Amino acid sequence: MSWSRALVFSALIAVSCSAEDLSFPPGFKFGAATAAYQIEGAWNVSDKGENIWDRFVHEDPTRIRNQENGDVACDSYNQVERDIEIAAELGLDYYRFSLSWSRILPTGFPNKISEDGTSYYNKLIDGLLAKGIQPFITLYHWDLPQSLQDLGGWTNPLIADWFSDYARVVFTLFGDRVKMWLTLNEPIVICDLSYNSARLAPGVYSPHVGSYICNKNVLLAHAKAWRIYDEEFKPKYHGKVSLANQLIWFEGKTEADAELAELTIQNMAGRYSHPIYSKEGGWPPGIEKILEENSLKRGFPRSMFPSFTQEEKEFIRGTYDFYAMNHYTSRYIRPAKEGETFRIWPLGDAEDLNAKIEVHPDWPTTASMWFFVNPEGIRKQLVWLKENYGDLEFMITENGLATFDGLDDTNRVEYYREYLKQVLVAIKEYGVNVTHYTAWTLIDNFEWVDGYHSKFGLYEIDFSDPKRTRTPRLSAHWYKKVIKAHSLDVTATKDEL
Ligand code: GBH
Repeated sequence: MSWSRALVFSALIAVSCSAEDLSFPPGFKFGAATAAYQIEGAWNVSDKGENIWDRFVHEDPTRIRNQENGDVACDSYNQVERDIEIAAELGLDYYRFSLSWSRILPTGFPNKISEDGTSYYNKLIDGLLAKGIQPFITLYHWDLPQSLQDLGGWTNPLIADWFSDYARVVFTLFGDRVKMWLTLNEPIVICDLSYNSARLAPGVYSPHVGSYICNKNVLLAHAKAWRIYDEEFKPKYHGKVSLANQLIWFEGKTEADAELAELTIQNMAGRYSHPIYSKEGGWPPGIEKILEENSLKRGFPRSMFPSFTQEEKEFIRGTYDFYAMNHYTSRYIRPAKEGETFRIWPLGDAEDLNAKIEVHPDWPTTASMWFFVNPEGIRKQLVWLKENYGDLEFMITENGLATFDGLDDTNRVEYYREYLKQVLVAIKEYGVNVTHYTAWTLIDNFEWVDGYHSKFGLYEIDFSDPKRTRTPRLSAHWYKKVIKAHSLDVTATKDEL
């Protein structure tokens, strides 16, 4: 080889080596997710019991943008075949959906199991399996039976028994066919956001009291359900169980705020992860003391943040088969200035840390007020989790963009591509064992207090059409190709619409 040819040759090698490898590891799985209240509708069919979202939207319709509600939603109760078909069109490896507790147990308790509810979920599970799609079930995505709310809901310590009784029923009914489980979706929303703001069901305002009590109870409920599966079902069914935490990535506004950022992550991710995933168990270091001091400052005679007994600590520690993360967005944090007031999370602040939350002016805004785009956040969060809790199996159980109407959602394709690229960097450069990626969401749906205003769907739904017709967006075409190619090295064009 001539000298000049050798030069050209080595330059070519350099180019091909530095070209990004956009393929996913063998065995990596792709899915999409939904939640019962957001899609099913049929809120009062058959013997279904009322749940806290039914009550919340009916009791005072102005709580929801445009006074919308989930009475019909996507009508998925009646359109289960179409939903399965969509999952198959996309070529999903799995479909993550949640069960409506009060559809299965109309009283909230296992004294009565609904045949109608059972057969609805059997249809969905069997239909998915027939197409080679694994069902991935969330037991609880925020729709508590109203009967249990009337008894105090997540602030009553008996909820650990109520929830685990429900879990046992579900594992018994569906465990022969379902191998992937999440107990709770985003306990930080169930506890912190709900009780500190009353903006979500059950609409109970109990800041820094209800939220703290709930925090401990959700962990005990999760642990109890996990142990029931582990002891009674895992030996014959060999499935995996965890819970899905919502993690916002935090960084200090200036370098001096790095320690505060770490404390913020411990106070948010950590309060719902450390007791389960850390080697030592219990609350994250430093948090109990801060929250006790805050309780005293607020005039309480003792800490309103409950401690764990040694036995409880051991009971909760290690109750996982993988780490499940929902991730959308990032924030900056800085110490509050003298006299500054605090807003409520997530648009708000970290009042317990006397800190203010901000966003970077360069992060693009979205159709949701709380949502700013920062793809690197997902990578940094994954690396943080591995550093803190060890070399676990990680699953991304939600990620996706809020947009407004329209089939041409080029910005959603961009969002998915950039966030997935960062997931690949976490895997390939930082050795994080991420095995599953779940797009939120399969079809446009009821976006809680935002009603039907902001859209997250790979498929668009026409909510003015009684048939709730589902149409693939550009992002659906793109995601389908990613799944097929097992790589981000694909393009989808508007001609496909
Ligand atoms: C997830 O929550 C949920 O699991 C899913 O059901 C939801 O559809 C999806 O993300 C998209 O939002 O109006 O200021 O009170 C993500 C966390 C919790 C962020 C609720 C927005 C309401 C903010 N979300 N929160 S606010």
